[in-house]
Amino acid sequence: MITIHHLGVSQSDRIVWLMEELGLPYELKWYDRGEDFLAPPEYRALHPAGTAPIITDGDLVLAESTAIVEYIARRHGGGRLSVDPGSPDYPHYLFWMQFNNNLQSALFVKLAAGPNADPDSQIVTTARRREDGLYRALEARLAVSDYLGGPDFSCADIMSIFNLTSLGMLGARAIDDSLPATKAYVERVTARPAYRKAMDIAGPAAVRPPSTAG
Ligand SMILES: N[C@@H](CCC(=O)N[C@@H](CS)C(=O)NCC(=O)O)C(=O)O
Repeated sequence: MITIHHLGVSQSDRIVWLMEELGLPYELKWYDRGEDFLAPPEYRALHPAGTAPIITDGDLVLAESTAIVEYIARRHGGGRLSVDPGSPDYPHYLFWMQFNNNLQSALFVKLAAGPNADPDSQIVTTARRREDGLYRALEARLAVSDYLGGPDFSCADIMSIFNLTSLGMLGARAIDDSLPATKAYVERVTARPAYRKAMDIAGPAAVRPPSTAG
């Protein structure tokens, strides 16, 4: 059985969501962040990357949610929620599977530059252009497609929602009326029963049950 090593208030909640969507069994181990808000030593000991999510599946220890989500969908989900290479939507699926990391890279550059950075500096300009471009791409995609990976809900949506909901706490752009297709998409996807259940179990407001300590 897959064990999800969940770091409290983190994007590892998307793996719980994936398992609930697929109806697969899993064990949840919960780790609290340290006082520095980073992963604690016992979490970092699981995998050299030390970032959440991490799963274990038998002897396999896997980090990086893009890899984990595709691995579970293909190896354990019979390909459900993935998009087949023969589909016309496959290139879109691949692109949107990377949205999470691409947007977070731009956001972290902005955070590192700090609030007093020269807005015309090369690094701030680079981050702003990338971030603006990604939101424009998102809005354009959702104006023509109900879901990022095509007409059906897929892992690309599971990969992307954290950026449009929880990442706001780190200063990500609010999804408001300036992004109407994206706003409607977030409302549609976050209404899914599996999403609601997963957020109750492991979302930002969830409380660790004592039995899940990692
Ligand atoms: N690209 C990685 C990003 C993982 C990531 O940055 N996770 C954060 C939590 S949202 C983390 O591990 N933070 C704690 C730390 O860096 O110590 C993925 O999607 O798995």
